[in-house]
Amino acid sequence: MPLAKPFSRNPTVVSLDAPQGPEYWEQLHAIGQAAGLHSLGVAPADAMLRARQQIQDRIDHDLVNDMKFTFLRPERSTTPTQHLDGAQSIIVGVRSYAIADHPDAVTSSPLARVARYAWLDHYGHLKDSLSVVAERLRQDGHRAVVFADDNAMVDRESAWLAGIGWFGKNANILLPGHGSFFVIGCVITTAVLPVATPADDGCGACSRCIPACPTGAIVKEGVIDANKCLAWLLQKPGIFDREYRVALHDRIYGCDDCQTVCPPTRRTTLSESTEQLQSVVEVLSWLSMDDEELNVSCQRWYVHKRDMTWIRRNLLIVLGNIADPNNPDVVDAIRTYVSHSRSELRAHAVWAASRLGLGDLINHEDSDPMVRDELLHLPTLREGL
Ligand code: B12
Ligand code: SF4
Ligand code: SF4
Repeated sequence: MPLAKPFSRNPTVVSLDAPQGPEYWEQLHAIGQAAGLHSLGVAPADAMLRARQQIQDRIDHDLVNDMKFTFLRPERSTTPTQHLDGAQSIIVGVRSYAIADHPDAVTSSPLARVARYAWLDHYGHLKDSLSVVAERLRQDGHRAVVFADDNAMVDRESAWLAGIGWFGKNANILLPGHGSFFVIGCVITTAVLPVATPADDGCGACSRCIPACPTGAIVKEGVIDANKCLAWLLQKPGIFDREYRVALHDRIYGCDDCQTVCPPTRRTTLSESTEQLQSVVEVLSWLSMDDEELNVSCQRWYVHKRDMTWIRRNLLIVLGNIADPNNPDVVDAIRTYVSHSRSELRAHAVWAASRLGLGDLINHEDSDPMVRDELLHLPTLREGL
């Protein structure tokens, strides 16, 4: 119900009869849920100083490994009022991605795994749902801007402040009774809404995610070292750190291990989706695509400057980790890439060839420094071959 007098801390930014307060929040909450949001809460639009300090600490302790995202301009990504003058509240909304996989089609190509959050366009759906809430706010005389996985806002901190869930030791936010399979976005608005209380810790004595990480990237409770986290190493341009290539195993985008071992997340009931899911990719067919086709095939993914070299690099590592060297198509793919024009790809093809016992395909005369470095550090034959 509209209040006679808005209790905004900055009355000049809201029209006088714009609704505010707990009853209005109930309406917005219902609108958000009807639009597909799994959970919603309100955080104050104040500067998020703890997150800013944490970002700085990660930078100071060399845990960032060239990531830009929210680390590029920490002050901006922790100051909601920089995005909306007179901002009063952050409505945080989350969309669950706890959906069941469809059975894999039978194929002779090795398959690379995609992390669950990227099986379909959850961020697109999240943005659509948040936009419905923002539209209602605007119709009612408020101003509102939507952010969904945007480098301009730290999403987990705002979700925690909005009472959505607790910070797990794996650094994810966990929703009571649901775990961490969800993506987070928000609407920053001039509406004054009842702010939530952050949730209590729900991990208790559990610490399963820490030893479950294949590279030991959870270096402290809630702290990820991006020098080791496979989710970042897959996205980072350049040579893939040799130390973590075997641990990468068959992952091509993202990593779910610290979540799939997490008891509250494991207990979540998976829902069915009618949409086409991209839970795996065919390594050989992707390696044979031209740039344009490959770009379309992974259009939802973050790829540095949309340079398909980094996708092919990752596919070559997967090939070395899981492919059958007796498959003639695997041999052909390696043969193609050991003589590729991009030296980064030759370097990773050399690694894969050596791991598969296909050393005959390697050109030991390659003079490129990146390839020479690989030749000096060839891996041993993969176990079991
Ligand atoms: C950079 C980034 C990454 C980086 C670095 C991750 C990281 N932990 O920093 C990489 C590429 C590795 C990554 C990986 C993933 N990401 Co990411 N990522 C981001 C991004 C763009 C920024 C994160 C950020 O600002 N980090 C800054 C640091 C300082 O924040 P933090 O690590 O969360 O630290 C907090 C805690 O330490 C907490 N804290 C303080 N004291 C204490 C004490 C204790 C005991 C605890 C437990 C916590 C705690 O406070 C800190 C500040 O808030 C956000 C989107 C966004 N715009 O916010 C998505 C985001 C965090 N990622 C997300 C997802 C889904 C993932 C992956 C699961 C994807 C995948 N399957 O591969 C993995 C999970 C890896 C992991 N265990 O964290 C979701 C998280 C959803 C959720 N339920 O929490 C987000 C919010 C995207 C979104 N909008 O939905 N990600
Ligand atoms: S996403 Fe994978 S590599 Fe990164 S912290 Fe979690 S388990 Fe470790
Ligand atoms: S595995 Fe255990 S410690 Fe890790 S986030 Fe889940 S509940 Fe918390």
